[in-house]
Formats: sequence, C-alpha cells, structure tokens
Amino acid sequence: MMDALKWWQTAVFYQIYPRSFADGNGDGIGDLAGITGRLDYLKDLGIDALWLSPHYPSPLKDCGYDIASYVDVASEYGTLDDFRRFLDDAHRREMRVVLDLVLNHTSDQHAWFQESRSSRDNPKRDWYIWHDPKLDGSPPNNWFSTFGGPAWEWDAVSGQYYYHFFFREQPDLNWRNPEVKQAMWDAVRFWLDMGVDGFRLDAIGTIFEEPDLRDQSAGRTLDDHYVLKRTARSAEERAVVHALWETLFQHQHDLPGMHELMRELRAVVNEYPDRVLIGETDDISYYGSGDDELHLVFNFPLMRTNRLTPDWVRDNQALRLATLPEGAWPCNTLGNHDSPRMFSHFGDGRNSMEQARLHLALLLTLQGTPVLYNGEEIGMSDYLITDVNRFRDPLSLDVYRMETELMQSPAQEAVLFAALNGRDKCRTPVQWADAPNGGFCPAEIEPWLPVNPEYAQGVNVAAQQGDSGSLLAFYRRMLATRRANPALISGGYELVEQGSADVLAFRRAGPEQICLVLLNFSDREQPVDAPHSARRVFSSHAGDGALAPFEVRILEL
Ligand code: TEU
Ligand code: CA
Repeated sequence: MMDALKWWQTAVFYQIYPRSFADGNGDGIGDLAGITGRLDYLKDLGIDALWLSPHYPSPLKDCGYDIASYVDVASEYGTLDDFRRFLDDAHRREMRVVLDLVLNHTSDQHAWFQESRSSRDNPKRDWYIWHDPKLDGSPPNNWFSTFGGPAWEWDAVSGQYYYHFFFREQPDLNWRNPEVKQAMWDAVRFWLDMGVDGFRLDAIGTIFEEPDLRDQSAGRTLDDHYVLKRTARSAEERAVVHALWETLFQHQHDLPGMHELMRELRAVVNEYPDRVLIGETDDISYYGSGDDELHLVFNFPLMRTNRLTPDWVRDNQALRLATLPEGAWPCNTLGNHDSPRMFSHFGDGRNSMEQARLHLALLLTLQGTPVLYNGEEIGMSDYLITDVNRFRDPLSLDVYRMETELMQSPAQEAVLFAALNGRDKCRTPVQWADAPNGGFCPAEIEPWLPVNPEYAQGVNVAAQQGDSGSLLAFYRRMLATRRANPALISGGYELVEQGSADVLAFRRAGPEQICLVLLNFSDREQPVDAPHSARRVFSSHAGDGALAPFEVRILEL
C-alpha cells in the first residue's frame, strides 16, 4: 500500500517564509544561503518537503506576492546559482522543494506590465485587463479589490483603467489571452527543468472574472462590509457578513474556465515525472475528476475556527471526507503566513503548550498530507507590532486606516487591532537562539520585521534542541512516529465514539496496520475505552489508564 503512494501523499510539508526563516549573510533579511544552512535541521526534524513562499524579485508591495520576474531570484535572497545549490542540497537529503506560483497577477514593475501600460497598441496591451472609463470618467463597473478600494486603477498615460483583485500594484493578468498562458507555462517549465518538485498555486480562484463586467449587486461597499464584520457577534450576523462578501465579489472569482485552465497546467506538469500541484483554495472542485487538476487542495475550513474542539474536527472531517471526489487526497494545515500562528490561535493562554502538542498530533494523524509553518515547531506565537512605522504588510496599514476612519477608534486601540488583524504578526523572524535578535541576525542589524522577544523565554531553537521535554523534541518524536506507522499515513479515517465529548478518537486502518488515535482536548482526565491487547506506539504521558489532561495516545490494534 505504502509503495503505491506518491511522495506527496506520504510527505510532511514545511512552509518556509524566505524573508524570515534564516539570514545567511547577516543583513537582517532571510535568504537562500540561510535556508541551505538549515537543511540538516529540517531533515533531522523529520521534514520531507519544503514549500517556499515567493523567492522571486519583487518590489514587496505584498511581501513577494507581487512578482517582477518569474524566472529569477530576489537579489536579497541570492542568485539563481544559490537557488540551484539549495535545491541540490535539499534533494541530496531526500527533501522535495515546491515553489509558490502566483498566476493571477504580477507586480506592476514586471516588464510585461511595463510594456502593457506603455501604450494602447503595445503587443502586450491585452496581457492585462484594460477597460475604458464610463462616459463620466468613472471606473468600468462597481467591483472592489479584496484588499480595499475599487478594483480599477486609472492609468493617465494610456487613458484606461486596469483591473486588480489584490493591491493596485498587483495588476491581474488576462488569462483569456493564449500568449499569457504560454509565457507562464514557460516559467513553470523553467523551474521544472531545474528539478523543482511542484508548485503551491496562489489565490487560484481569482484568475478569471466575468468578461461582460456586469456590476455586482450588493448595493453596499467594502467599507460597509468591514463595519458589519467588525461588529458581528452572533452566527447569524456572521452569515450575513459572509453573504455580503459573496455578493460583493460574485463576478470576480471561481468562474467556470478555471477547470479547463487547471487541466492545461496539469498537462504541462505531467510532462515531468512525479511533480505536485497544491491549490491555495478550500474549493474541492479543484481536485477535478480525481486525477486531472490539482493533486492537493488545502482543508482551510479546519483552521478557520477560533476554537479547535473535537466537535469542530469531527464535523470538518465528516463533511470534507464525504465530499472529496473519488481518489482525492486530503491536505491539512493549521497555520500559514496569512493566518494567526497556531500557538496563539488555538492556545487558550493557560494550556497553550499542551494544546500546541495536541494540535500537532491532530495534524499528523488526520488523513491526508500535513503542511507545517516555519517556527511552529518551537511554539512561536503571534507578535503584535505596536508601532505603525514598523508595519510591513500594507493590509495592517489598511486595517489601521479603517479603524481610525470608519470605527473612530483611538489611535492606540487602532494600532493594536491592526497588529492583531494584519499579517505581520505571523511573519516575524524565526528565533534560532537566546541571543540578540533571537540569533536571526547580528545584534547591530535591524531585522526586516522585529524579532519576538519571547526568544529569551526559551522559545528558540537552540534552547529546545538540547531539551527532551521541549516542544521541538515533541515535534521530532511525533514526526518519527508518523513515519514509522504506515496506518497514520495510508490508513482510512473512521471516527470512534469514546463516551466523552472532550476526547477525539479515530481509527486509521490500512492493510498493514490499524491505529487508534486518542486525543484528550480537555484539562481533565478522561476515561479510555481501548482493548488491553493494544500496543502503545506513542504517548505524551506515562500512565496507561485514563487519559491525562491533553494527552495524545496512539495505539496499534
Ligand atoms: O492569499 C490569497 C487570499 O485569498 C488572501 O486574501 C488571504 O485570504 C488574506 O491574505 C488573509 O488575510 C494569497 C497569499 O497567500 C497572500 O499572502 C497574498 O497577499 C495574496 O494571495 C495575493 O497574492
Ligand atoms: Ca540576508
């Protein structure tokens, strides 16, 4: 059974945010040399595959998700040769490497856009989405950008508007133009030829928009949406907010042509043996009919809750596994560079360390491919930057503006709220040691984002490496357990009733092995109902009677 699985089905992925992972040359910015230097650390931890957030040249209006060249490396991260060295070193350690591919938009500094905007009859004009203003000079329709303001930006030189779903510095490509496809598939082949193992596809649902540009019918603005969302308390109110978002963007995402395009991209990738495509979407239709679109689609609903409870997980798994197309392989994650860190998000502040262990165990024992986010293995928490001048994510600045302007919040509160709801908080540098700047860069250098001072309280790699009771050691043990027990990788998932609502119990049954996973989500002992003959393959606690508070126990049946 295990032999029949593909590498991306058995692998544990680890997302690297290149700017913040490791700084090889001491300039306060993470880089490829830094990553290469930490490959042994990752291998030793038990990681099988790396996903790199964008490493391409970028003016950083969206922290690298605004790409200025698809076939190069940002100079502050190194050179193409540094990339090749990194890739070879990873492969030599039998680790795969997946890149981030942003198809929907480029940077406005990309040569394609520079040409496109230079004049109306430039051959690349139609590579982006240009439209005339209405007679009164206003934008072609009432669509919004999901990052705030209208979706249309006026270009005075050529006298038309261009469309952008994200920031105005991220013009959308026109995917209905075959030349765009060819140019992008060339970039895809460039990396595949080099030996890269696949791609994580950014914001894949936003690639097409309604060609007739008909107005959205919400009758409200994005600012209205913000205020509603900000004040929504009940489930009903939140449903209204969600419905408003859907109407505001009804003509701008998940349009039918997507599936054809994904099949086309899949065909390009299939020219190479054994590569993977992972969709940044929770829409399972992107699996296609089993094996013709994306290999993996994130189960984002699992992480989109403020309390990770057994009931939430049970419902999520029941729905997800029942609706996946035949043959589709699940993919679970609890954090990334856009979301709160799992330690802060799912920890209650009192038992957060125990909960971090429990939640990792959950992620590594559910059916499907797990994706970890750099720094979670040492329990890094969200770092709230309270100085607006140190914000790097423009979304944080936008939240700050809306808080002060729309909500009339006092500046101090607005900063805190923006820090909480922006994305800088989960992107701060990885803490490698109990040293100035957490050992990320030299003391006299200011890192690109401030380092979380928690490094001095044991939240750093060096301290945890030597401590068998640390979270890092727990990650290593748990990853090794997964690797050693085929049922945890290839077995089916079957919920088991355990009497207590606080215990999540499920069987993972495969041809070689059957495991029973017992996770106690409560801070109290809980009775267990398991056969005495069962062999214990993992336990976070010593006893073998009742489950200790937050205990993780895995038995072989
Ligand atoms: O995110 C896509 C996306 O849908 C975002 O709106 C996401 O919901 C938001 O960041 C949550 O705050 C991807 C990338 O992961 C993100 O970093 C980029 O900013 C975005 O695409 C544009 O490329
Ligand atoms: Ca550097």
